[in-house]
Amino acid sequence: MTDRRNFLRRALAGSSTLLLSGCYDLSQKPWFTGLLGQVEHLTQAAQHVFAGPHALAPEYSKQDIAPVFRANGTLDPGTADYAAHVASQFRNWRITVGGLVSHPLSLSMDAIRKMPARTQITRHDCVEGWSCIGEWTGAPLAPVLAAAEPKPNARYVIFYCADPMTAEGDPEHYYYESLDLAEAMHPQTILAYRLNNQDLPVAHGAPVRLRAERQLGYKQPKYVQRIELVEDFSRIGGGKGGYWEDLGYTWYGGI
Ligand SMILES: Nc1nc2c(c(=O)[nH]1)N[C@H]1C(S)=C(S)[C@@H](COP(=O)(O)O)O[C@H]1N2
Ligand SMILES: [Mo]
Repeated sequence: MTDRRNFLRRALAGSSTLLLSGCYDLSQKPWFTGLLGQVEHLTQAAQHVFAGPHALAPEYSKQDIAPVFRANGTLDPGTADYAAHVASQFRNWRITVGGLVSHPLSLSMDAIRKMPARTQITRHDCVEGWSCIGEWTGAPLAPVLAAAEPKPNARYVIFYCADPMTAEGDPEHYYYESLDLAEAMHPQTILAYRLNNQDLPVAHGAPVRLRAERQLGYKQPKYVQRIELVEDFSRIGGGKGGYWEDLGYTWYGGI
């Protein structure tokens, strides 16, 4: 228990100078001590995050990067709203953080780019049977969530995307995903705005997509606009925690 607790402290401290500068003393926050308490009741996902030799997803070297990173799922959201964002170089794109938080946030891309960044070369695994190694740069999600101050009952983080999936009979059905708080706070979980040292292309989720490196491809939402902390996701979408989950994929998408 003590080792895990220290690991989490180190992981969080390493992920942000905001944390290092002591602006957020996580150990004083009820939601954080709650999270530590939950470590005793680990889900399968949290096991990967906190325990054992595979606490971090493997990271690779520059030579391993695929010459072309394959794109999958939505390649362009195709809405008038999104086209306007492309035309203005995403100047007005924001990510809001709300739900069970004490300090709701609305972050511009500028603000996200100014946060401490992390770069990681990782392997993306899609359940359709392909993998690709790429270099992702982005803002770690942990300090963003810390700044929003999750309430003690917050357990999951929902990511809402800008691409409609045009499900039959449901014109308002957009891609969405969710992670538990532990996976969301993992040091390799970032709001990524660069791929292979270039601004994120539209096909890969411009201007910003989530990378949660212990997770399968469908758990990496592109075109993220809204983040919501919730106690459970039974009343969101089809109730299973994600677009693909609602269609039968398992919610736990750990590798
Ligand atoms: N918004 C959104 N996010 C998404 C998808 C999508 O269709 N829409 N597809 C998912 C799937 S199944 C995979 S494999 C990856 C593909 O990411 P890539 O296009 O950058 O390779 O994005 C995931 N995130
Ligand atoms: Mo996928």
